[in-house]
Amino acid sequence: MRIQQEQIDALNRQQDSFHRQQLDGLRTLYEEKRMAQTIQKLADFQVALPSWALGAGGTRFGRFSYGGEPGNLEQKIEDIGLIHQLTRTAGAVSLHIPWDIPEDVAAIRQLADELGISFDAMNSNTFQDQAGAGESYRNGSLSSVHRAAREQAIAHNIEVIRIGEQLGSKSLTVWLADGASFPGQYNFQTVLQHTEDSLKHIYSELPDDWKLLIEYKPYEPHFYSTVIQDWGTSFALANACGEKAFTLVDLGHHLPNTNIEQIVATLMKKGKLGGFHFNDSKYGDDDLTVGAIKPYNLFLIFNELVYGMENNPQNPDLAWMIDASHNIKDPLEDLIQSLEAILIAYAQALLVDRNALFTAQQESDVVRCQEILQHAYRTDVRPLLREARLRAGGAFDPLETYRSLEVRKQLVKERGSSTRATGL
Ligand code: PSV
Ligand code: MN
Ligand code: MN
Repeated sequence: MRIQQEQIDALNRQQDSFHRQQLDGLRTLYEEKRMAQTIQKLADFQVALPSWALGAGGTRFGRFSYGGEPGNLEQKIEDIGLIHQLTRTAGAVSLHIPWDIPEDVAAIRQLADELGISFDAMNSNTFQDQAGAGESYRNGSLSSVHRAAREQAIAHNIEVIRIGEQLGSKSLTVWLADGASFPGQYNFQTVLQHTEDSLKHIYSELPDDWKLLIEYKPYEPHFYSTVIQDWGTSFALANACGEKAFTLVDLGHHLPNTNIEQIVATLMKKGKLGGFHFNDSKYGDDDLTVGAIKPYNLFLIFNELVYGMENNPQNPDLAWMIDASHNIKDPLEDLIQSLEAILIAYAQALLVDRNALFTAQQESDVVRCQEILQHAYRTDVRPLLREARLRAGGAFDPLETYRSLEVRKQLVKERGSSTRATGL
């Protein structure tokens, strides 16, 4: 299905005077110049949607189909196109191979082009055995003590790079499930060395203008140790590979109460933060809607991201992606909510008065420091988001527009009620 621009515009017009009033209200708090810069930055900000988040997710206990789910890659890209049309923020897709191997690369590129969607980081998959594969990843992939398993995993990653090249992608994200569930199961140093050697091999096949993004995660699917368990391990591996290798931070991949914003600051100072996976969590890698549980934390993380983007030219542009999916919401509504939460935190961070914060820090005025951050955090920045969207032709309220236009009903009509998207 395609939404007509006129449908969006007609709904937007109904909100016109309310929107103007709200925006004027913000002008009493912030200078015009800062408002304009913030709106422009919001308009430029694009977050990739993962090809595996468009169908209903599941847990290991069950999965409840949502109806109208995309049955192939074309339909997934069409869904991202719908979200992008409404939000103007989802102008990229991140593919997981082999879940979403494009059969006709030219046709997929053309469709994505038409919808204004580019191909962000490619994701390899060495955490599941594929039908007909010679080797099993039961005992690990890039870290395995079995040479043949390592070679198969390396070859797979190189194949993912080749597919990505055809699509115009510029980075490969590697997340390894490799780990041990029992003490003594493997030798820590041996598996780390294998991982480093395997990553170096993959890195040597990376085109010059590509990046290798190395994700870390403390536990799950293994519960005693994970080979790339934390940012330090990822950072060390990225350094061992070379200047095109970076650490990727996934918000759900930390033990409770980890100071993620400090990790962000350290990596950006070292020029080694390459990508970001957004989600939210209460307990572990819960993959809940961004901002659903800890929005202040998200703001503090964005505060460091903004500082880094403004002060660390040694750090490259980041690959942003939503890595959330679960089993009870309409996946498209869930993604719209996540995008909104990301932009809210970003806008609030952009509004932090950095000069005042610097002065307060120099004066060790702890109370003032907190006030400055919380003044920005407590600002309702949604008028700025709306203004950025409206200027780009998006919806005043993407979620309400999605509902008013009965997009899901239409998708169920077109695709049926028992479709099943590939993914987890
Ligand atoms: C692993 O938990 C992860 O966050 C990685 O990014 C994977 O690629 C993704 O989820 C999907 O399994
Ligand atoms: Mn992730
Ligand atoms: Mn994860």
